[in-house]
Amino acid sequence: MLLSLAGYAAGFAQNSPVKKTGNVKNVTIDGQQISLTTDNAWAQITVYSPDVIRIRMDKQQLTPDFSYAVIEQPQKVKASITQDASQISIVTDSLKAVIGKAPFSVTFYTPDGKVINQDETGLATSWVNESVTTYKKMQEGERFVGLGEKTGDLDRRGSGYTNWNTDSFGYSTGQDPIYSTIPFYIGIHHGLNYGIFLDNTYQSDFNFGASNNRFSSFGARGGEMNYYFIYHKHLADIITSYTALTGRMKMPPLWSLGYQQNRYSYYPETEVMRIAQTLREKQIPADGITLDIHYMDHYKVFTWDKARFPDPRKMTDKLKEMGFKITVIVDPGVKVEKGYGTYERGLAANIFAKYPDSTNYTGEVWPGWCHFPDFTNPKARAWWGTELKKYGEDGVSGIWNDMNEIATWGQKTPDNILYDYDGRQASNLQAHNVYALNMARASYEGAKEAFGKRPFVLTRAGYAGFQRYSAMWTGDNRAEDSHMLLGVRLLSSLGLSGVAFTGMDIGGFTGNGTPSLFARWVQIGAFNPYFRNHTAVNTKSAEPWSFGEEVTEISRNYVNLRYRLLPYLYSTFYEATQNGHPVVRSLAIDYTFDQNIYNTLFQNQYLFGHAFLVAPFEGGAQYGKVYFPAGKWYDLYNDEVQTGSQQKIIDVKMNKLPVYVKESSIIPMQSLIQSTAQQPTDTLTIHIYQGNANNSFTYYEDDGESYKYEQGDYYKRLISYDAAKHSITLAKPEGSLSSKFKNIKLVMHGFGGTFKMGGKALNVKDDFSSMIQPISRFDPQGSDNPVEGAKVKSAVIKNTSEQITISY
Ligand code: NBV
Repeated sequence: MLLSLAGYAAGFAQNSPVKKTGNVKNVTIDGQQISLTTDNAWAQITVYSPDVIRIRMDKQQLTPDFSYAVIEQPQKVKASITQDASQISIVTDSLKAVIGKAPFSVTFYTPDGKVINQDETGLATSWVNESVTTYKKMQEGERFVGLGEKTGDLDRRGSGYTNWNTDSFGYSTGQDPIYSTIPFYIGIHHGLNYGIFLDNTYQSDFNFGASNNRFSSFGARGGEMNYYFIYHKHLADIITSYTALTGRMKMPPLWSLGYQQNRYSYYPETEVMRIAQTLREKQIPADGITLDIHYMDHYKVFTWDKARFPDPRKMTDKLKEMGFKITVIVDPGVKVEKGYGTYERGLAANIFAKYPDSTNYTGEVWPGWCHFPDFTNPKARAWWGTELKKYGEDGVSGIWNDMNEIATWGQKTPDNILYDYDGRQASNLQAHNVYALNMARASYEGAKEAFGKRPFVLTRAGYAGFQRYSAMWTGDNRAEDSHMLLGVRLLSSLGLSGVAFTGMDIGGFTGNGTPSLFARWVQIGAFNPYFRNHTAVNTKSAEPWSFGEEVTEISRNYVNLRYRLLPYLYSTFYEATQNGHPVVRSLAIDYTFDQNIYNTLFQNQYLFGHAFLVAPFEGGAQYGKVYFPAGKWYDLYNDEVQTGSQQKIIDVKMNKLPVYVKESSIIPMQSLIQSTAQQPTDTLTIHIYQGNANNSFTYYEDDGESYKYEQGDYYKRLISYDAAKHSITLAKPEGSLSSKFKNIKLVMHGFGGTFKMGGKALNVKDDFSSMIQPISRFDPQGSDNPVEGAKVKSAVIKNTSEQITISY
């Protein structure tokens, strides 16, 4: 009986449709790289840096390396690689990796021998036809975060996901996949965390314990197993390493951080001007108006409907005078129409994606039947850049890339469309997920050239690395509470996955929201990196003034706060350019091992930059439960202090988004302006919140529009708060620019006693300050109540370029 079972098993193994890697046969060690063969596979293991190990495997010989995502080469590192009969071991300063030989398997350890991540014994890496999957042992209590724009919970344990860029109009809160692909996640267990980036552009699948209790896994329907394992003690450093591999954003144009007004669609020109005028009249600060598809002549990309927009340049000039920049939508589909310039030039340049018989692929979208530029072809990217010149001449400042999954009527791009893939040739199966990344790249590079200034580029779809070129918004959400909260989680997850510049349609795209939903959404939008109000073609008006006087006032109040916070926000973006850390910081970044933050009750909370803890609740919520992570937290509105590591039920009102400031925070602010085209007063207000933790903040300014900062034309200053030494220091500024602020007003929250500057007493006065006061005149019990605020100390000092030290 036993014998026949063994015989059966052997037969099963032989005929199995699952092809395992098998045992290691030959090993070559060459510096930081190991090449090996196994019974069924070829593998290459590279020490990329002390914290990053790359594993490549295929069931055929590995082909030359190529990636659209990874822009970093392996660093020269000190690594010891040794082997014996049973294993190969790699030791770097940060980790140890052991490659078992019989059978092939990979285990990663901390330097002191704790298992960080290991192949699941008996499964490891295997193939089913062209699909390849690596199975990892599910660690006890393991959690998973990240994976980019994915619906569902913050902790992805128990769920499975697919990456296949998909047009998802009005998606449900659990739908998968939606628009974009970032095959990068972070695993967390036993006080350890690691990142895995599967750089494979085919449809990929991730399983974090869905329908099984044994493993987590990642794999793709074709191509190599090609993953980067990243280990750091702190989760934030994993994001830094991931964005070193896949790149970081450049400084955005300052105006793109202002409020953007949008709908599908504002036209004709008089309507656009009415919107601009109304924003100014109602004193709702704004910087951008976005033109959706109706600005085009019959939806043909790179054209204007001349009846609706007779003189685009004149319009953009007028708008610029009013402090507005125009962003236009562009779709990839180029209408097949004789005599249409873009089409004719595209044909002549031969840049469209093709069928194997060399005819151009044709799919139907807004303009009708279209060809699609093959953005994986460098020639097509350059061609797109020349087409964009027209928009430069028309005074356009931003390019909004829509429908770039590719979306076509029928939503089934054929497998046999062929792409250039930068000279390598790929079918749609391999190229589909990187189409949008390359469109964003072409738009960014083209617009940079054509506009002569930093362009703003927005994309709907993408693949790992698109953050180098473009911001992302989360597509066609719904005007519903659950979508507003899902949106917050999508931005958090994108942030964990290396994307700092993100936004969602504020107010909701499909459907008509209630006034309270809209009010809440604008409040949250003020704490989103990209702040754009948008709604679909057939919905009711959804500008901030469309929901009655109270909502108008609430909206203005929070948009005002956003504008006053621009110095803080711009500096936070600067940080993103340096270390890849997001602006929407999931609590998993700084409180990784605090189990409470994964509780679904609290999973929508996030930090906006380092200072603000935002607790989003439904529009109509009367009360809610907030979790305060470790530390001390100040209520934004009245400075009431909450001690951390506890949950609390709070009252929630329509006019007030619950926001708390972390102890020891340093928050630079400016006076209110109506658009970034205006100058604030020459006083920079720096709020400092007393706390027991040390903290520092890199304050950053530049001209907000050019690339001169890359040559050192910036003003940068480290502000540090030393809690133990009772001092606040503004280091000497760096960079060749001088600050636009002549004075600094220090606003000290929670401090008592006296202050000294450079040894001499500082003239400090008792002040009453709040960053924002909730609108109360509509509150039935509150109309006569004094507005909230806080007792603070303040002092105005000269903004000299010497080191400034304040002690207390
Ligand atoms: O261009 C129209 C819309 C746009 O407003 C929206 O933001 C995109 O996500 N677009 C999709 C095309 C189809 C909408 C049904």
